[in-house]
Amino acid sequence: MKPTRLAAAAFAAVALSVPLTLVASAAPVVDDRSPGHAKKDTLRRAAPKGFHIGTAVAGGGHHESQPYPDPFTSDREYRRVLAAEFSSVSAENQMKWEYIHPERDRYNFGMADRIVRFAKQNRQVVRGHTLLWHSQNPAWLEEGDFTADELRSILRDHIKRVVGRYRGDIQQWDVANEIFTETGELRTSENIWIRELGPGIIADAFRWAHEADPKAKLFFNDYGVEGVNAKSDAYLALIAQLRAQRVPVHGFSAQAHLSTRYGFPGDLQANLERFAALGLETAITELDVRMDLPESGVPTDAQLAQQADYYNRTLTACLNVDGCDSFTIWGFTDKYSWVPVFFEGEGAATVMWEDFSRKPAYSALRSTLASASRR
Ligand code: 9MR
Repeated sequence: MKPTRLAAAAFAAVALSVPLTLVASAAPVVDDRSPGHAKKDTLRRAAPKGFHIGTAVAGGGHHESQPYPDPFTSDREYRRVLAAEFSSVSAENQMKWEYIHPERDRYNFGMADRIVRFAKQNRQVVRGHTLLWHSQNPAWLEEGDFTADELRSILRDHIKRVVGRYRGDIQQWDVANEIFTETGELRTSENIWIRELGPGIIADAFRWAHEADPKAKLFFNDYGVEGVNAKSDAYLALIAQLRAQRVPVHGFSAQAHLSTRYGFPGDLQANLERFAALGLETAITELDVRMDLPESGVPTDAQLAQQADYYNRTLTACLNVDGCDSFTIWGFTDKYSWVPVFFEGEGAATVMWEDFSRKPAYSALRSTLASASRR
């Protein structure tokens, strides 16, 4: 448990020298829509030292079918907020196979290079996403009819090339993404690597990534693993086994695409703690909280308060776990969120409105970060 001490006023009854576990308090329902909010009053400034508050960098994927230009390179206000608010950035799509390796003999590093450069200029760390996945693979790969030997060298070369290019610049890599089903089976039929090369390829991917960048922390990443369940059990067992074999696995992360339809995963902290007990780092990598929108399209105050509470409880769980030092939201403005594109009738999932004004969820995150900082 992290020795986090909260403000005296909030916990007058508790001796201040005692390390406290943060308890998610009711999220303050502050709707900070005023355009001129203090520019220095940001998430990254509020965060405790060494704790990275991150966001996905919008581009690629669903954005390409939307009626706006590339957000990261074209939207000045977006870039300003991205730099001001966050100390970690993740490539939302720009490091995925279909984007960065569109043809067998051609890589497209342009946008990933720009993200890494932006991060350096703004003193941000970078999360790399992702190297071994069943989705967003290019057709040349999925339909290529390669032999097992060819596939193995294709994966190895890709990992060496991509991880090697950003050696020293990536704090955490999602090496393997979404490899298990809800029932804890490996996605053998969907995942080309596991299907064609067997589960041993997972360990090889971690080994190759480690050789290419020995300093990067290497993660398993998935959704639906916030709580203790068959899927997170499967990760725990696999990671324990790989670590016993000295495979360089350093972290386990929960994406946390939450929905108010399904309730909050109240055992999130307990779940992260069992991974921490294996000696792993943990992280929240893709948090958003979607909701069913009323007919007006505008969430009610009660919905916004509930959303703020989910954001706050997710952050609190992470702050309370030793080695959970990276907390990333999957985009910070509704202007570019993937949610309405994928879930009809749902939306408003991020912490800022389309004009970048702040929702209660934003204020909840900032005040919890600030409380955790006061030692
Ligand atoms: O946000 C991403 C969106 O732009 C893409 O169109 C989509 C395609 O699958 O992927 C989204 O990001 C996913 C992430 O890479 C892995 N976890 C789930 C995320 C939301 O689908």
